[in-house]
Amino acid sequence: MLATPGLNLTEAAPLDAAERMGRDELASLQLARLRATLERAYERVPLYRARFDAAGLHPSDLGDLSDLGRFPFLAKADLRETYPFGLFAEPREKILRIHASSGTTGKPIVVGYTRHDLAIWAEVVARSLRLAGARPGELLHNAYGYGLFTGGLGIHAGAERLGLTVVPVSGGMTERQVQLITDFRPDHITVTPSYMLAILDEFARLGIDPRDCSLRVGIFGAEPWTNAMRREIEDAFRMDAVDIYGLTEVIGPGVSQESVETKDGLHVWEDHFYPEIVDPETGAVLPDGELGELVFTSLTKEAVPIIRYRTRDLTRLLPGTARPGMRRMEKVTGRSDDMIILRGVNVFPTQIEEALLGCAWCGGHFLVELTREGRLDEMTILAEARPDSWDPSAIDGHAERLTALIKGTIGITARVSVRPPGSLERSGGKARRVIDRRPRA
Ligand code: DLL
Repeated sequence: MLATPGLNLTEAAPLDAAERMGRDELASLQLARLRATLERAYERVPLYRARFDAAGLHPSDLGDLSDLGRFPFLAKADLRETYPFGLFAEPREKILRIHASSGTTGKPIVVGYTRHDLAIWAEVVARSLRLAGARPGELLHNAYGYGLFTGGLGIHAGAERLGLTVVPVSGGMTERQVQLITDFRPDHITVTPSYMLAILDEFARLGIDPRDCSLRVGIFGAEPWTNAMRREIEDAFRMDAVDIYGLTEVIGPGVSQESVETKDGLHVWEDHFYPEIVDPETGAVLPDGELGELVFTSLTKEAVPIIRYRTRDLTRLLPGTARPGMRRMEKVTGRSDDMIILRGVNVFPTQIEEALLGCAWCGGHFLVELTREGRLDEMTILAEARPDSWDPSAIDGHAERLTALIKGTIGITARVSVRPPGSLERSGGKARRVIDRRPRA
């Protein structure tokens, strides 16, 4: 349901041809593009040739789309091992832009874009922003980080392509974010949901009512977030909050986008990115509707073709709604690497976010700490209280009730440490949710 009746969604903003395609037409486009991608990768990238040869496969073995499941996966480690340019299918001179994702350990993952790749990226981001409710002539405050991270520049180019006025603020300097939002009166904001909460705090600190601000749609991504967080942000700002997904390895933001009208998961731009869901353990392809690991194959990328890239993100594929030809992916539950296994129970930070936001006193800033005491793993949730409900005498009661709620809903025993407002570190970009202090095995 729309939180902002002021959105003008009927105004002509013509869809790309692919957005109007039916499933059959899209599938034949995908097959032609997939064949070309496999051939190109085989001809130009030694790693793909070696892998296909080792599997006894040739690009010509692709008869239909389902044959893709016979081809080998590409893993994050493959991108690290070919650092920096080993997967490039074009000479360096044809590469107009480099981006990288830092990851937590080791070498970054490096990708490149030809002129054609940059044009496609801008096109899918423009589509995404339009599906989120943005229309030419409106103003966008872009608070994703500019630099090697794909968020800032990726959104920027797509917004210009759609015909928006872009304010390239980047992340951080929170007081200035609020000042620019107040003075420039943007219609839309693009930012991580966790940093949006930090901006919200700053509104409160400055004594400005966020419900009076001009923002009508927030386009949030780059990290997992829940429907509980959506409600939190929508209520606080009286705006609509929608999800945008993407990753450096595939292109950046704009791989899939949620519609502001349906808010029911993210339409994958399947004419450029072919999704599969696989069993994270066995790698077997799962049917639509089943939860598993998302795998992507690029269909049009020149510089760094990606074939069956294992994202580690967990979700399921569903039929299209707002764009009936394109399948949706459900909101990402989390990454398999972020999954906490506590005494045999699997927990995602998003489940904790959901529980926390169910408590009136907690505003959504939290951190999970894992420690080992004796032979047992312990989880402590550091949860920040909202400024308007901070009451040191209520802490014990809050913690006790939350521990019971988490036991009842998630099935784990967690300690809760209620922290004063503003005490947990803010990131300016992606939030770090888990600190693992357990000794390494
Ligand atoms: O985060 C690209 C991006 C920028 C997406 C701005 C959306 C907005 P990376 O830094 O390579 O790229 O991180 C990609 O972030 O594999 C997911 O685990 C996570 N992620 C991205 N979007 C979402 C989302 C950018 N909407 C990794 N929901 C991905 C959940 C997301 N997780």
